[in-house]
Amino acid sequence: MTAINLEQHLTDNNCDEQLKDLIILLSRQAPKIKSVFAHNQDSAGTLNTHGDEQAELDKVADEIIINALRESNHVKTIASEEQSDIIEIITPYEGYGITLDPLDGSSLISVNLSVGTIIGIYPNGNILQEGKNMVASMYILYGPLTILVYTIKNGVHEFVMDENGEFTILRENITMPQGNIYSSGGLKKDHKEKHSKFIEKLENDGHKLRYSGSFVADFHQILRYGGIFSYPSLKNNENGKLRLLFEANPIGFIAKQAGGEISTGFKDILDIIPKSIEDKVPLYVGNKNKIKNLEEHMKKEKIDEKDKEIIEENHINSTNYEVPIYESKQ
Ligand code: AHM
Ligand code: MG
Repeated sequence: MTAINLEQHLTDNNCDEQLKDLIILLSRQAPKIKSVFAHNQDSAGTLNTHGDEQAELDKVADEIIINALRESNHVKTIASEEQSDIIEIITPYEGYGITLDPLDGSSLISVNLSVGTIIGIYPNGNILQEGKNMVASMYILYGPLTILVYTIKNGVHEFVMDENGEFTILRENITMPQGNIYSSGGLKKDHKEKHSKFIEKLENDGHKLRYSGSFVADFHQILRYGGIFSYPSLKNNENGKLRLLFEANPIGFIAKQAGGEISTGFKDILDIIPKSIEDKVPLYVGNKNKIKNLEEHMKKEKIDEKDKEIIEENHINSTNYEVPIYESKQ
């Protein structure tokens, strides 16, 4: 029996035709990106708008995907981590809004560790809305295998790329187990006390550290083995490092479809209304119970006034946020 391919899977899951075309189009960029890895190993010598050093491959992957999306009739707006502005496309249709991290974890290209493409798909060409409104999200992970993980709110499914660039099913309806892996980004000296204490609890509970420096690869491990990934608020960087639109939302959408959760430590990240494409957010993603424990821990721990202001500021636009009641320690 031949393995089911991506197109068939989308059809079997009653995917809207335009969305199906778009996901197939995006999947077809994966072999093109993979094929240029060997010849684009250097730094591009430029910085993106977030101040990150760009790799040659960041730029090449960005160009490949944006060019493909421009040819699609189904896309109205594109925001890419490698572009300073939202790209508007004239289309006769309503068109989707796309967020794109063309090559997440690109500092690992030159050491041959796994990196990936992260994509969020929004309705009505509007990417500046809550992540929970997405119609689909997906990532492509370039490792020993090239795999594609997607959801159209129909559970989470994983496909593997063959030698012809075709994706066939590897795992269907993935659910995130409890697990015992943890990842904690940022320098330890910059971690705030509440975060450090949470990590200490995880370690004392028998959790094992696994952190590569590629969010998409680190998350994929959490998706399959369970546990919790974090890139927290830092003493010198209140909103951490990861970007709401390009990294947090698409991964969070997949995590939730797999039965996991994503949180700032205080609330669901997918409830945040973005203010700009550059927004960053403190991020915890993983097993539902662990995220619940984390949020309880954050509420219980003493919090200083500065933190409280930041938390309230972060949620000023949120629809259903309740300011937590902080217990003071004697
Ligand atoms: P990038 O999209 O420019 O590659 O940056 C994001 C990456 C994430 O993949 C990863 O979780 C994080 O940066 C690693 O940062 P650090 O080097 O501070 O550990
Ligand atoms: Mg990234």
